[in-house]
Amino acid sequence: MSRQQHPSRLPCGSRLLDLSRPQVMGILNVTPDSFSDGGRFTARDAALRHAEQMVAAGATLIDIGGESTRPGARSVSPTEELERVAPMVEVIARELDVIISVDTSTPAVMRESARLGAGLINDVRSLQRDGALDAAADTGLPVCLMHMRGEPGNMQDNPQYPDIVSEVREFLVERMAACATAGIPAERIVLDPGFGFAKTLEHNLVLFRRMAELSALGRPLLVGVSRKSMIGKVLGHEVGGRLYGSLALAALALTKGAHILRVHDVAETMDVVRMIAAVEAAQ
Ligand code: 9MG
Repeated sequence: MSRQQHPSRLPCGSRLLDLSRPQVMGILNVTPDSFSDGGRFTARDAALRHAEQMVAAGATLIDIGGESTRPGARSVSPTEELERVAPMVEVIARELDVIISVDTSTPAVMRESARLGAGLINDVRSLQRDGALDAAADTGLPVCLMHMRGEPGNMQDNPQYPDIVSEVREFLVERMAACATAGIPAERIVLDPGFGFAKTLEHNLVLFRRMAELSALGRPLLVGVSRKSMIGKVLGHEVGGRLYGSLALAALALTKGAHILRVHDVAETMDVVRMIAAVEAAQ
């Protein structure tokens, strides 16, 4: 199903997300180091400024995460996560005209973020934590379901699949069914292949090449590859040198039907989006 064939608007709390054209989601991590003792106000202020810049550059969503999902990352307590995320949701909801996405698997964070004005739940664990399905259903918000096996701490321990695309498709179909049972209708779901999560480089490349097959599930696709190690492995660049690789994959993802790009470099990605739109609009 192409971008144009999807329902064009996704209600996200008090805002509507226009899915008839590509959307850019800016990444805002509020992980431990940024909120160390004594620096709380400054760190939050800096995060707000960063969000502000991403919105000015064209981001229509800001994804706020308080628990790192990098390979090997340690998990944090729900209280700690809530203390990091809630103040950011509150201040961004008050200050900026943007849809707030919360990158969380924690039911209490979902509920409180929704109360404070979040518009989307982005759960890399696809609502598999205890209580997450009910919490997400109760918020009434749309949910991004992402493919991952295991946990960030162990997901890269020799992942193997007979066919990565079938694996991802079947996983997402199963999670959509679980959502339906919990009262989250398909219309509220966004799907994500989960690049870099429990996948080898080969898995990521094949999945990317065949991404359009996931559009057949009939839901909008969110793609997150910005600065990821699949780019580092192909190009041999450290994280700071992965911008051009990220932009190449952003362009390719759009031609393969992605609806939402989750990125660090919003202004640069917007150039890609605008350039493709200009070509596609030409008669
Ligand atoms: C939180 N997070 C990190 N990478 C991600 C990705 O690829 N997709 C989604 N939905 N969330 C991600």
